Amino acid sequence: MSMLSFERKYRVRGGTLVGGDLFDFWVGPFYVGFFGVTALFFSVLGTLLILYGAAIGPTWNLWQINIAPPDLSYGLALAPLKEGGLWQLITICAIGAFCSWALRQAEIARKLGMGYHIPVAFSFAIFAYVTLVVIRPVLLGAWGHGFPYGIQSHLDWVSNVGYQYLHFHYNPAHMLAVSFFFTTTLALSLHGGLILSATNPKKGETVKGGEHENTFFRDTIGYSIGALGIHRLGLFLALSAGFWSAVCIVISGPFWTRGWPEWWSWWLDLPIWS
Ligand code: UQ1
Repeated sequence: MSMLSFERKYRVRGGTLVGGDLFDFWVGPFYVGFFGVTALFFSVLGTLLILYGAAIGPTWNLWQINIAPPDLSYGLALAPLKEGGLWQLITICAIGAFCSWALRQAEIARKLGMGYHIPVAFSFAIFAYVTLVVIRPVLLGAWGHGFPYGIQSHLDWVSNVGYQYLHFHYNPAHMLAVSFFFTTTLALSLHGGLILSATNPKKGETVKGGEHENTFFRDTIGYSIGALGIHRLGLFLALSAGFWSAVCIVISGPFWTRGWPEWWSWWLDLPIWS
């Protein structure tokens, strides 16, 4: 079936999660849906609030614009707009927009009769962000523990919070997260290299397929994970990277307040050494 006739068959009403037929239409190539409307609403409002925050701030230097969360003294209360209230509203808009986007992905997948792998995967990224700006601040008792919205300022926040625990690389969940990030790049570079080497040959040479791909890895390491398997592995690695990132920051403060190197004293204290 050509793409165009497939789209003619698919682009019909029905299968929405919310809103029935009301928003069940396309604008040009884009599916709208109820969550398309809410995604647009939250992203436009959030962007305008960021622009307002920049306008009342001291600089238009893109690297230095900063919208900070409220002072720790506000605890978990609402703060005045210019005292971190903007950050709170922008956070609500961001979460509204991200969740709308995930639900729009779910609605499109549902209309197409596909699995929900993409919205599930995206929800891990949302989870990591929400951990930083909601879950951890709530556990610590103040919105001021969220990270500031700015290019330089969020990097300073990461550096400062890292040094607060002396050496973040001793955080076991951080070790897992970093290992998963690196393994993700290894897997994607192997996969990208393999697919291009087989299916994008020089002019005049023949395109190869799955047999060549499998044989390359069987010849190299005695094992091929397979065409479906590599994508399962890739999804697992990438989601694990995001998941352990969220874990590594949420345990820092709420569940461990000293330096991370000290956490390893359980290892030195094992009775087997004496
Ligand atoms: C692999 O075995 C495989 O199956 C043929 C792929 O699919 C196209 C791949 O992309 C990669 C990278 C591998 C090798 C990976 C492992 C874990 C053996």
